[in-house]
Amino acid sequence: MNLNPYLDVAPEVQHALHSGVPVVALESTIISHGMPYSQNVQTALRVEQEVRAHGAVPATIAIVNGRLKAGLSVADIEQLGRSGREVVKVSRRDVPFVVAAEATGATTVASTMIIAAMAGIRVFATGGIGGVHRGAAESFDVSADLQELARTPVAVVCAGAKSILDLRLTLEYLETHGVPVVGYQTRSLPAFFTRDSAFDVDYRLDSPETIAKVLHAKWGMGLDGGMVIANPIPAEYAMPREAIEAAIEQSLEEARAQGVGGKESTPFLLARVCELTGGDSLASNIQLVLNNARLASAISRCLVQVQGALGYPMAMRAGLAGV
Ligand code: PSU
Ligand code: MN
Repeated sequence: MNLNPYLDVAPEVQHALHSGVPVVALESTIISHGMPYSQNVQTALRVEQEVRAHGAVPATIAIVNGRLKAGLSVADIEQLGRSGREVVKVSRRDVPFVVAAEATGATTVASTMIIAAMAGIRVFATGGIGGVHRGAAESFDVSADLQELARTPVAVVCAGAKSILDLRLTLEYLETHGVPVVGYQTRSLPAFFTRDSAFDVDYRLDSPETIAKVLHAKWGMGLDGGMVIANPIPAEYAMPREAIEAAIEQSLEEARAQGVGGKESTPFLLARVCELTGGDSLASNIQLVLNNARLASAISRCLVQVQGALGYPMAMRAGLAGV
């Protein structure tokens, strides 16, 4: 049974959802626009393995030939990775156009949340979320990821956000829209390549069980929206702040000089930071995504348990129709 006529849930994922096996959603813009080929394909497949090794079923999400997909084949992942920045980057606004054109698109955090929620998947692992860009007072560049977090009931496990963004304004925006930012075993907001930043998270929670209880309470009482679970990069893969900041400053300067804006802005910055810092940042990026996949799997396992113990609230089912 499909909840949405535009959606294909892979049989393994569907079976898991129906039999109480934990599932973790994964996004595809990180494959096409977030990392170079062929490390992007290798990483996507490794992340799926990591989810499996930690007791959950992976559901990588994208739009393939006009179908919303929760669960991709290896061939789909290979195609998205090979196409790279040629493939359409799909956020909420773009979804119906790509579907109507029967085209293929890579989903951002926002559109991955939408499709995950349609399928009934509550936990999603990625690298970093979009946010309020530096200079947003002038450019108005605020990622649609933040609005999605305000409305769609999916927990997003990430390593915080890259400091291509204005982290302070990103936190302010999330606060305004009622999106909690949880630090996993940390008080400080992780900044992707580094374990901490100058800013504090809203709540520090130290176990996947506690995180699952909070999610269950939020959705059980019918509160809309998602949650950011910020998981610091493992210390051995963290990067020196100065090296990363220098690369980010240069990338931002180049983007300004070349007049890069709109949906091109984030992919441009991601690619330049990756080029300027060479293999080091890519290795760190891969490790933090694997780390997030492990935590998301643990949260998903606990969520299934809490749902079993406390009952699966009707509000969670009802939430699926409203996405
Ligand atoms: N930040 C990263 N890596 C990524 C992205 C952001 O460190 O791959 C991707 C995600 O798919 C995110 C998207 O949802 O960029 C945000 O794009 P925009 O700022 O245009 O909303
Ligand atoms: Mn933007």
